[in-house]
Amino acid sequence: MAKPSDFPDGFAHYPLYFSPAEQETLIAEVRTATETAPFFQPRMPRTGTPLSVVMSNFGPLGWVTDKEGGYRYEAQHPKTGAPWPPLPDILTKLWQDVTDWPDLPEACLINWYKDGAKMGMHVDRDELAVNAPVVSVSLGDPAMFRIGGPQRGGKTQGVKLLSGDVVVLAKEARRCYHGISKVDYGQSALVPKGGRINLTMRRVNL
Ligand code: MD3
Ligand code: FE
Repeated sequence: MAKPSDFPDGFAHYPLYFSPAEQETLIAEVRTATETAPFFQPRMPRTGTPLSVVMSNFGPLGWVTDKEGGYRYEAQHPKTGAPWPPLPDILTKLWQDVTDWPDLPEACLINWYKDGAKMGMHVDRDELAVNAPVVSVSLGDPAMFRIGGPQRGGKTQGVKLLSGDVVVLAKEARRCYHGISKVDYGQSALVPKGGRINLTMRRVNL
C-alpha cells in the first residue's frame, strides 16, 4: 500500500470538493461554453494521430494541438476562430480557495473522455509559468489517475478520481509525469452524453 508520502511534494487531493448541485452547475457551464466553443479533436504534432479525448477551453487562452502547429496556447478556437468563453466564477473561486497564486489562471482545458478514452503519461510543459500550480476538477465517470516522477518510466502511484474531486499539482508534482490509465465508463449519469469531463486550470504566462 502506498503511503501519502509516496506522492510527490505539492500533490493534494480534495475528494468530493464539489457537492452534487455544484457538479450540475459545472456541467451546465461546460454545456453553455461548448455551444460557442465546440469540442474539437486534438491531434499529435507531426503525425496527426488523434488523441482519444476531445477538448475545448474556458479563459483568455486555450490549449490546442494539431499536426502542423503542435502543442500551444491560442486565444481563439481552432475551428470557429472565436475567443474562448470566459472562466466561470465557480472555477475562479476554486482557484482562489486551493492556491495562493497571486494571478488568476489564463487557461482552463476541458477534456471529455468518452468510452475507451485515456491519456498517456506526459508532463505539461507548454506553460512559461512552470512554477504556478495546476488545479483539476473531475466530473462524471470515475478514472484512475497515475502520477510518477520527473523522469519517464519510473515508479507511479495511482489515485481513483471521482466526480466532484479536485486535485492540485504544485511544486515538484507540477513537473511530474502523469496520465489517466482507465475510465470506468457508464458509472455516472452526470455528463449528459456520458463519460468523464476533466477541467484543468493553468497559468500560462509569467
Ligand atoms: C500533474 N489531464 O490535461 S488531471 C492534462 O484527468 C491532464 O484529464 C488529466 O493531465 C485528466 O494535462 C489529469 C490532473 C493533472 C493535470 C495537470 C497536471 C495532473 C497534473 C500537470 C502537472 C502535473
Ligand atoms: Fe497533464
